[in-house]
Amino acid sequence: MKIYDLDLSGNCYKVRLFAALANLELEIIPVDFLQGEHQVEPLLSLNPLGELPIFIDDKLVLRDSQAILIYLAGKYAGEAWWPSTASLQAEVAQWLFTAANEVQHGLCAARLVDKFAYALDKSRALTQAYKTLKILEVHLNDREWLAINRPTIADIAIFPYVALAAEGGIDLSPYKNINRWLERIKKLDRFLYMPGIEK
Ligand SMILES: N[C@@H](CCC(=O)N[C@@H](CS)C(=O)NCC(=O)O)C(=O)O
Repeated sequence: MKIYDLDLSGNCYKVRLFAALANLELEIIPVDFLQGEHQVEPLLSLNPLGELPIFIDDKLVLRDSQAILIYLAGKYAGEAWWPSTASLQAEVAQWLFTAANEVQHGLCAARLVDKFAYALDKSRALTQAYKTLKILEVHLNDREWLAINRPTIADIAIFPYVALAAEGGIDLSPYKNINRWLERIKKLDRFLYMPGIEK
């Protein structure tokens, strides 16, 4: 199994983090993002969206970090991270979609503006980011994990861009429940750091 990877990408990190936690062997292929290697052949044929991560396992090619988490957990990590019962699976899945939508367009977008000078609407990103943080803070008031009372790929999908919030100019100190949840994730066996996520 391998991913075409960017070390500073939270979406790529999600996949590296889960592979580490689940003790899966993953070949990391660094991509020259600044030179646009992800937007030309041969990578463009693997992901016509011109984005990373791109994941390959034998003949399977996947292009979305949430989809990759589902595949890795479902195929290689058993019930623990991605349950098969419909109601439990849906509870986890709703957070995967939150990662792809609200987190991507809020917390992630704010960081893209501040850290990588992307021409995105920062104030719109911040509005979305604070809305998402409030929802998370309330949700974690009486829970240790985002879904079904145990760590799942829901936590792994949401974690990176929340943990990297400061790089988008967002102060997490008022969010007590979120901070406790971040620490809980960092204490999982085989947890993997990335630049910008501090001990
Ligand atoms: N939905 C995708 C989003 C992937 C994505 O946005 N990747 C960024 C890096 S974090 C990218 O490659 N952007 C292309 C670019 O900015 O040129 C996922 O979750 O994997």
